[in-house]
Amino acid sequence: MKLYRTANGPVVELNELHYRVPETSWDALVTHSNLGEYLRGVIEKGETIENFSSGKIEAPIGSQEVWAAGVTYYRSRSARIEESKDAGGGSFYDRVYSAERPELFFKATASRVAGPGAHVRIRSDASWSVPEPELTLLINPRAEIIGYTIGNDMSSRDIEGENPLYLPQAKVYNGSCALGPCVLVSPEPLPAATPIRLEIFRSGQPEFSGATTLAELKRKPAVLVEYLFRDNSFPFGTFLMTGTGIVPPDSFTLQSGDRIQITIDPIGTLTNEVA
Ligand code: DO4
Ligand code: MG
Repeated sequence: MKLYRTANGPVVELNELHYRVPETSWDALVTHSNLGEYLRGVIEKGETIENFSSGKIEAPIGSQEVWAAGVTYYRSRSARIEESKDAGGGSFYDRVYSAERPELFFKATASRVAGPGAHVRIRSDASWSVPEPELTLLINPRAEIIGYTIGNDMSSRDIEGENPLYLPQAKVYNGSCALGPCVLVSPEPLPAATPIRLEIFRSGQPEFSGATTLAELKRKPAVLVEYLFRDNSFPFGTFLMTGTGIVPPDSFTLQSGDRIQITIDPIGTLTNEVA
């Protein structure tokens, strides 16, 4: 089941049929005692809607925070060591990749999140910016993973490379995050073979493409959730981005007008343009 947040309220999709969800509060859905069962009940009533328009899809977020895990793929570890080597930060990234405790950081509030088709942003004081395509967990207040969406952890590599203590500035700014297009509602983990693909187009032409799979993700989502919820509560639930395994070559930086497409097959494709 796919759950969309639209300008006309939540919509659930199964087998390409769309059903209006009577509960219109996104926060009430995320905190529901059994979201899957509730949505199956909506579908069983059989009241489909015609003319579901992808143009009306919004970011699947209400009062939830967005958190992120870092250096969860070997490719990210290598990229971070390289970008911070002049600042002497490299050994931190190597150590966190192997440590028991993961790197977790605050990423965004809803006002900083772009939905499908909306603009993401690069910082005006950054010179090296990249998208980070990440499987993103939706977790309810009881620390249960209730679904999966696609996230883009927009990042300023020159700023995080200059000093690891600049990470919040490299990661948190207006338009620094995109989520969508829907939440795949499922209590089951996604298969390890699930591919994540990133494509970047400049003036309509392919500029970069890359792919990885969840088999490359070093840490189990459930373990990341367990650390995030230690001494930390989320009354409206939270999103947790699970890290990037795709890093464009060091010569690449995003430009205004670039189109970023991230595909995780069971969820869909998240498309955003750089403002
Ligand atoms: O440590 C810096 C952040 C790394 C990150 O965002 C990632 O690996 O996805
Ligand atoms: Mg990231």
